[in-house]
Amino acid sequence: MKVKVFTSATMQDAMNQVKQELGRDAVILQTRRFKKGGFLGWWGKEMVEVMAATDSAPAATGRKPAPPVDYVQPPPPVENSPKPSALQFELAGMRKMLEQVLHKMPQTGSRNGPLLDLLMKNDVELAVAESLLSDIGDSVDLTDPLTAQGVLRERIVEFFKRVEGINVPAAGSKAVAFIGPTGVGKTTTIAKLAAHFSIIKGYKVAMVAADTYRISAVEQLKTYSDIIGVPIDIVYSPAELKAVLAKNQDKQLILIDTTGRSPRNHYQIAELKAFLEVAPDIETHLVLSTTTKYKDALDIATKFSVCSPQKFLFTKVDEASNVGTMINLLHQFPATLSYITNGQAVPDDIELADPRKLAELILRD
Ligand SMILES: Nc1nc2c(ncn2[C@@H]2O[C@H](COP(=O)(O)OP(=O)(O)OP(=O)(O)O)[C@@H](O)[C@H]2O)c(=O)[nH]1
Ligand SMILES: [Mg+2]
Repeated sequence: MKVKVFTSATMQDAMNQVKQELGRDAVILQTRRFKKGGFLGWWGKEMVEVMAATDSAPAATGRKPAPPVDYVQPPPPVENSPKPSALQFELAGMRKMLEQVLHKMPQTGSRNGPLLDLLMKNDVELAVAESLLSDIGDSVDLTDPLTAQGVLRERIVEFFKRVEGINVPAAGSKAVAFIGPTGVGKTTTIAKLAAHFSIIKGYKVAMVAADTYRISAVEQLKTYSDIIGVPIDIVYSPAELKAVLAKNQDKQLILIDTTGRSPRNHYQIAELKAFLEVAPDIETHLVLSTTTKYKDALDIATKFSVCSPQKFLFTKVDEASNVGTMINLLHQFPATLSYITNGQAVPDDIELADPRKLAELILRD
């Protein structure tokens, strides 16, 4: 095993030195840039340092290099042969890791590479993108990009077909609760829906604030209740919620606001679950901000899944650079998509999710 450090003014030159001295099978361990000369690193000349290693170094004279060592499978120890060094094992690990990363990387060179690139640019997870693109070459000529994109668009529209808003029953009363992390827009969304269903659709609507933590949050919903002309009740326990639901049986729609809860706080989520269990038929919408990174949104949806939300409602589409989080989550969970909100204005900035519009956003270049 030979490890050597090469210094040069350019990366290209340093790499040439590595190739010449250690051969093509050399492994780069580390590279860094630094300033040579000057004062306290100022006005110095920028240099590049490359640390490389190889198991057998060919001479610079151009002798045939020794066959490369398979670091992934260290050779079985031969009698009297030296034990593989720690560095060798480290290199083996690094090579294996690299192989795994390369294996997971999208095959952008493949025929549907440009479509995959477009999906991934919009933060669609690789597994989701692959399932959307599976066998797409069988139904369309991939060398015709416009037609290929059209077919993909239809597949996305089909995927988003699982859209279902609030269906108010012709007879009886329906209770819908909105749960989710803090500040995602639950209360604002309830105000929008209350206005839509009461003023535009003419239903008898009531609101309930099951918001036990903050006075200001209750005040916020009370203000909307006054403006929209929809009655409001405030409850502090599951028993009170049960009583309020019974009292409002003459209302066709009861919208229940809940306190924003941290997905990390199991106690708070269990408390929320107890509220939702007071009646078997409370429809639950998990409210998520489209601006949340997929990894965090996945964590939120997983933690809130103990409350069994049937629907996902996405807010702040107007602020999001893409809607990848939405498609990734819906691919992961059996929930349907209900509404999307796209601004702060009550009651205007809300609509039933539109699969075609969402497909356009997913394929935004
Ligand atoms: N840009 C944008 N802002 C929104 C949207 N929906 C809500 N907001 C804003 O998000 C902020 C928080 O909204 P709230 O409705 O109070 O959020 P919440 O989920 O009820 O918050 P907590 O009760 O504290 O958990 C407010 O400033 C809203 O105006 C939206 O679709 N787009
Ligand atoms: Mg709120």
